Order: sequence, then structure tokens, then C-alpha cells
Amino acid sequence: MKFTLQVEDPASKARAGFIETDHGTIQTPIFMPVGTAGTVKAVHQRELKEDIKAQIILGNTYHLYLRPGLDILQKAGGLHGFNGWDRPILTDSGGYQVYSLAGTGRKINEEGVVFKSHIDGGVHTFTPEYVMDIQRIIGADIIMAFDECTPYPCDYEYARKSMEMTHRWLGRCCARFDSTNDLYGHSQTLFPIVQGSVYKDLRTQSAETIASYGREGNAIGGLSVGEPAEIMYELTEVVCDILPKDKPRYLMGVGTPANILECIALGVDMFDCVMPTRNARNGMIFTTEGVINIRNEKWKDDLSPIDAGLGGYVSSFYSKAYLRHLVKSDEMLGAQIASVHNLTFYLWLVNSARERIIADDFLPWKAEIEKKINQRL
Ligand code: PRF
Repeated sequence: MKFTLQVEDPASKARAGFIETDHGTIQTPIFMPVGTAGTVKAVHQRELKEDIKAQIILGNTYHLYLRPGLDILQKAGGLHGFNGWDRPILTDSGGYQVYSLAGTGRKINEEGVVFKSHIDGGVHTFTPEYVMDIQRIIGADIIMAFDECTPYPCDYEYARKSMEMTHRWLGRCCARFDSTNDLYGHSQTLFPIVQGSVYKDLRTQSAETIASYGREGNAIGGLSVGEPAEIMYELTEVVCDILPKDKPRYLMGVGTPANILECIALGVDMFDCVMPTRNARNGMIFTTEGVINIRNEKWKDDLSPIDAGLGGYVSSFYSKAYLRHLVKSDEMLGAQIASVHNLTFYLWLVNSARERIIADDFLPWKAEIEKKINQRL
């Protein structure tokens, strides 16, 4: 993997660059659609490529390990071979899924995590080493270190101890990753994850530790877990100011369109979030004019395109009234159209930000676009 920083915005900390992988180039800032179980829910790979213009998608170690399982993935030549997506893939390590399993009897200790499958209740153990081995088999281009994502709120002592364990786990992840090889002929790279909850001194310490490993890219975890957005921005800035400039920075699980624009301005290069697809399935539609609840009576007879300003296929072909009818009737096509549309919007947002950074008018554009996209229509 190789990251090239092309432009740094002189008026903010925003950057434009590109990441080269064996499965192609990713232009940053980028949004990565979430494909937890090897599928971006309700979206074909062809739509992902041709309509949404996704450049990289996410997969999840926890889900793929449980189902379909490692034997099938290995036999298929990894996730690329299994789902037919031939562009870059990033897999999350399971650190966040383990956090989400709180209350189901999962146990975290120095060795790793013992948890129960959400599918059949079977007991499994993830260690940093095993999570590296699994991600070798899944074969993603970018794989994530095994971490503990602390909840919000989190007391200082827990956050400190957890962060220190995440750092020790990183040492074990790197040792295992560096002593094993890729399985399918394309190279893989490992990104470490900054933790430290909402505490500036811990975040500083974690960012310095993570940077000292000198990996090819770095991630920021443990944010967007319920804390106010202002706190998330403050800590993102603290961390971005420490992480090296010449490596991509990935803010995990963020966020709303407004969050993304704000964090691009703070120097983040990569984002992922379930919001565009999950909210699409509930009828929340992001448009260049504002946010729509398509279930609302207001759209009943609105035969105008979902979002003519966006330029994507579904967004100009289908009307608001038709999409409302589909979603209200629980038709599968409603979820499909809404998901493709929302992802097209997210990719349009980051691509536009990139263009504006390069054109040297990012902040004025951001101020202008924020007024529109944050409105409820
Ligand atoms: N760790 C991992 N994945 C994540 C997070 C984290 O902290 C988050 C937090 N927003 C999202 N996804 N491994």
C-alpha cells in the first residue's frame, strides 16, 4: 500500500490524496460503505461500482468468521473471490463487535476476548494473534488491529487500563502480522487504532504510541459512541495533530454528513458508517437539499426525482412518491433504491470535498453545503 498526499488545504487541516493498493486506487477523503457480512446490505456489487462509485468497502471479521466461516472463505480465495468485489476491501477486527456484545456475557482479559456467537450461542475466543490469522484468510487489503472500544461514559481508570491493553494487543498484532504472509498474492497492510476515550492526555499518549509503530496508516477508534459531537471533534483534532501527515487517517464508524465534513476539515482521510444504509431502510433519505423522511405524508404525491442534484441513476430515475410507496409497503425495492441513493450521496459528499480541497475553496463550499444538507425537509 502506498499513500500519496496531494494537497493540504491552507485554510483548514483538510487533505486530498490517494492510496494505492493491489486492488486499485482509493482517492481520499473517502467514505467506505459497510458490508458487514460480505454484502453492503441491499446493494449489488455492480451498483456499488457503477452507480455509487464506491472505491473500497468494509467487511467484518466477527461476522465473516462466524458465517460463512474460514474454510469457505479460504476455498473461495478470500472475500474478494467469494463476493466478487475486485476493488479494495478493509476488514474491521471485531474490537467493535465485542463492544457491541456487552451484556451477553463476553469476557475481556489480557489474553483476548471470550464471547458467545449471536447466531447460535457457541463460545469463541478472539486473541490478537487469531484475529490477524482470520484477517489473513479473509484477505482484505487493509486489516485492523484488535482493540477494545471503550463505552461512553467511561471512567478514567478504566479508559487508561483499556488503552494500555489495546497498546499491548497492538504489539502482539504486529508481531503476528509481520511473521505471516498474504495468502492470495495481493499484499495486505495493518492499521493500528488509537483509543483513550474522552481524555485528552490518554488520547495524546495513545496517538504517540500508535504513531511510533510506523505502520502504513492509522485509525481513530472509541469515538462516536454516544459522546456529544463537540467532544468527538475536539479529540479527533488532538489525535490528528499527532498522527503522521504522510499516512492516511481513518476515523472509525463516523458518521453523519455533517460529522464527515467537520472531520475532513480536521485532517481525517477515511470514514465508514452504517448510517446511509441502515437509515435508508427506515426511510431516512439524504439529499443535496436536505434530509427527507420518505414515510412522511408530505411526499405522497411528489413525483419529482429523489435528488436531481446528485446525478446518480436511482436518484434521478425514481420519484419521491414512488420511493415512499415502496418503503411504506415494505417492498424490498424500497430498501434497495434508498440504500443506493444514500450511498451515492455519501460518495458525492466526499468526492466533492476532495475536489474543493484541490480547488482551494473547501471551507467556503463546506459552509454553503452544510446549510442545505443539515436541513430537515
Ligand atoms: N474499534 C474498532 N472498530 C470500530 C470502532 C472502534 O473503536 C468504532 C468506534 N466508533 C467503530 N468501529 N475496531
